[in-house]
Amino acid sequence: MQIDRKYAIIAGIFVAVCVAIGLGVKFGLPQNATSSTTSTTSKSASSLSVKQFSLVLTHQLVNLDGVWKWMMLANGQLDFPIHVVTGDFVEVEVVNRMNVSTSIHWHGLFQEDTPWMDGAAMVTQGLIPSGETLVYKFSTGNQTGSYWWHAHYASQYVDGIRGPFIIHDPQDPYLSQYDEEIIVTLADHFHRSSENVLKEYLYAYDPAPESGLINGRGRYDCNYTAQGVSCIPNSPLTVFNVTQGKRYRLRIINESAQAAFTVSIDGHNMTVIEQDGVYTNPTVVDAFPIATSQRYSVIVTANSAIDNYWFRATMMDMYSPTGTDVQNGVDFNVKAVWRYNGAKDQDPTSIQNIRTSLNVYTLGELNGLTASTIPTNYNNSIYFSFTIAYDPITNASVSTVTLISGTSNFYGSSYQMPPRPTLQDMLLGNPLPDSSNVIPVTNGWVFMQIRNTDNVEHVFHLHGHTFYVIGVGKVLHKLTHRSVTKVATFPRRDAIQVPLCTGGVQEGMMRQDAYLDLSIF
Ligand SMILES: [Cu+2]
Repeated sequence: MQIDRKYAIIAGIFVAVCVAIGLGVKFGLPQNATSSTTSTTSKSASSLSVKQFSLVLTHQLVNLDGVWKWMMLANGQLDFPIHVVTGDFVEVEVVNRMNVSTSIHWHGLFQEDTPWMDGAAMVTQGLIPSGETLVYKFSTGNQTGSYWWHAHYASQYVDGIRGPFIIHDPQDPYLSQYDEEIIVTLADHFHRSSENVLKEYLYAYDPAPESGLINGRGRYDCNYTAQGVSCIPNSPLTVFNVTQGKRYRLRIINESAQAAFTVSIDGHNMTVIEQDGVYTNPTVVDAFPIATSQRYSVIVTANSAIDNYWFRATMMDMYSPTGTDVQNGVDFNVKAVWRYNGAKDQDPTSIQNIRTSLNVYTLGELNGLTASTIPTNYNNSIYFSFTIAYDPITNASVSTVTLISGTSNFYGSSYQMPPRPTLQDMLLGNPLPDSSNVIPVTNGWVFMQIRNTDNVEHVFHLHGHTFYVIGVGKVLHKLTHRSVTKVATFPRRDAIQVPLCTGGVQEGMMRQDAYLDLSIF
């Protein structure tokens, strides 16, 4: 059967819709469960080749912040890292030794020739049953930068099935500007299972985590633990050991279910050079916000006095909408230690001083499209809005999506997982279930406008593509093509926060690059 590049686009859009619908609006959490010290790695390997990895998934009892939790881990640890080089062909054997089914998604990877390897359960593939193994095979193409892999079935990644996926770039334009690399993962951590967290989200309120993790380490206040629950006080924090004078490329990945963070290091500024696998104009800031599933690379020069400094990932409070504080013991001031070699083995006493913070809507792509080079005519236009609404049938709050696209109109669809993968149904020409929305697009540019009509910020992520962020603002009852941001070059990325408030609007545009014939046997 012949298919073309269109199907990848369609699958991409469909998945984006799923993401907006609740399952994916929740994006999940951590790292190395065995060591409180994170070591640095050398910059890049080389050679074009097939790289093979194995992810053996098991249930494990771990203690990340003082309290024990049954988690789902790969190879016995949180954040098992996958390192490859641009152009590598990748084979990952996923061995499911858990008592539940699963699937694995490679967040940010285009899967240009292999959309069925994207890993979205019941969208691009069926489930990997308990006891079974699936080998994912795909090319990294010409992609570079910081990505992550995670379970894409139910809310499993929140319970631990996740990790960095780094594509090292021998042609990195910033290669001469740093000496070493450090991976930093951020996550919200829940003592209860993600299944219960999801129920709270659907049936009650935005569920607050018990702690935040940096590279899999957090510190829970044991005074808040319930009677009979064991808790180890002063759980060790992650320590970044650095050498004075050295320049570090930090790859920061937000693996949270829902949490957004503001990242800063006391006594240091940072130069942003990458967002979601796309090189950016070098931008010096004291702090930057990072929404769930996003990635940034920053260069930090260890040029302060030999001492200990707080590395901060301050969790944005989206859990106390009425102004009352969350009472579960969570500390929104998530921290790690940035320790110079030669400094004492003790907690920092440094203070935060943020003068400049990153504007994510204007962080342009390095050598990217400008106002005069970005197209203003589109081959396709897609408008949709999403909100959280009460569903009388399931008695739950569901994310609903309204699509207004050409002649197709879907109003208030909430997502039900279909009995067969949507990609399969599409290729076989089967009728699709009501909530499986497929938007046909033609070759060329696609304009999308995404409206957040909910009262909290949501993240929009597109599988298989990056998009240009060309406008952000608030518009009511008006669907127009507009470019509202003033930028040197437009941002390009695969996940973006759509601002809260009724009428928050995110405009994005993506490009379908080439026509491609594929065969399925
Ligand atoms: Cu993704």
